[in-house]
Amino acid sequence: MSRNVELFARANRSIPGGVNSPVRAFRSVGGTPRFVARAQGPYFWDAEDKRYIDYIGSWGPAILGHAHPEVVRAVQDAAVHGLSYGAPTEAEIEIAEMLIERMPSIEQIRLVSSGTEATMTAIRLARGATGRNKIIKFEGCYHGHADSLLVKAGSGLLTFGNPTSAGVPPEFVAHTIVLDYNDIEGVKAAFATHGKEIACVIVEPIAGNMNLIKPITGFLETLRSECTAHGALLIFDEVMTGFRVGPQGVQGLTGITPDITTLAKVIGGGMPIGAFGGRKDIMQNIAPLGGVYQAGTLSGNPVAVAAGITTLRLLSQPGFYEDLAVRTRKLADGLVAMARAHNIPFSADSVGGMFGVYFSNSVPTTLAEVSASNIDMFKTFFHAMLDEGVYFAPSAYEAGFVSSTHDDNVIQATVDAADRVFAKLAKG
Ligand code: KE4
Repeated sequence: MSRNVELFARANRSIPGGVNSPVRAFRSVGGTPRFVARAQGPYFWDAEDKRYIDYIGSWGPAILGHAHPEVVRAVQDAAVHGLSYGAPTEAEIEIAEMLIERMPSIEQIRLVSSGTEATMTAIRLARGATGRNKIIKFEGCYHGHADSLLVKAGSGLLTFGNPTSAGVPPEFVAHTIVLDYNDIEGVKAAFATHGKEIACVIVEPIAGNMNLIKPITGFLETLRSECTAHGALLIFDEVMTGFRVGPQGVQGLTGITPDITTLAKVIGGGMPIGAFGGRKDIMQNIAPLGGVYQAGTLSGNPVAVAAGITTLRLLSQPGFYEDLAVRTRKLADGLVAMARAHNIPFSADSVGGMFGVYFSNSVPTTLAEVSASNIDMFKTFFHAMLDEGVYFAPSAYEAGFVSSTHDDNVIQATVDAADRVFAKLAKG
């Protein structure tokens, strides 16, 4: 029996599904998850010491590659002075100032320990600040596992075909309006009907949890104008896109300014961290200043903050994002070229350091189009690439991530592997 199989059987005895987050379980693609033993740069080695080129990168945080020496050193230097204090530190001010400097829509920011905490609190803040209850989210977008957001959500829920979670009382989601991503008319109609009851719209400004789906022209602009017209708050959930698609997230790419932004993943460099921030007048509603309560034992954890500060500093190097976008686009274009050479219906897209692959002839702009792609062929592709030592997301509904350590040789090795895999797929 392989070591991964052995570990998975053992894990299933003590952990539900053998994993601490569902999408890791390979349930939608089948087979046995690879248990990571160590990682370095663009690679990880599994429990059988097999090396993989990693395009998950911890679902976004590993933008500098795994175990970047300066980030590891920052963690070590912080840890020797204590792991957590439950009291304020200067480093928390430093990372707050760095994030405010980099995200123009953020005037004040509060750190938490995950993306879920960030979005959960952003919703509560919007409701508290407006005195309204209804929220708008979009089918296929995933904002973490807070109750009122687990409705027609993306990521693992979509992957396993249960987009609305069990255990959430109908009353908890009675105020959640779910619309179709990129449905401009649907947004206008919802505001026409519920305008004054809507506390906020929460959106992945570039979606990454129903695979990579970009906003069509006018979609984000409509969210902004409708929120402004009706006194609702616009929340950009940039947990995945923040410092991933560019130095200022999607708001930097589009010039569209949300009222609240949520962040996580990259800003912690792989350590547990999240954040929500926005206009100062909105943030004044947060305890201890205002009536919207939020707290966290490990919020602003000194070791996580040290990793985040070093990561953000390294991301500020001139040309970092331009180079990352070129590498990622080279991967996407290379995969398409290989698929075309073997007449496989396939497309790919990228924004900054994130990408999507689709077994359809054109790049989808809606969840329905992703669902209509050849999911079965994706599963075959996933496992064949895994056999080639290339690790893509184990779901047709997830985006992929490139780091600054995925150099030309790594990208070319991936494209060459895809050539061999597409040739096999073409033979049927
Ligand atoms: P966390 O609570 O997992 O830190 O963040 C939740 C979250 C919020 N918003 C967006 C846009 C996100 O993408 C996420 C989490 N992303 C998934 C990847 N699809 C995390 C992977 C997992 O659930 O294991």
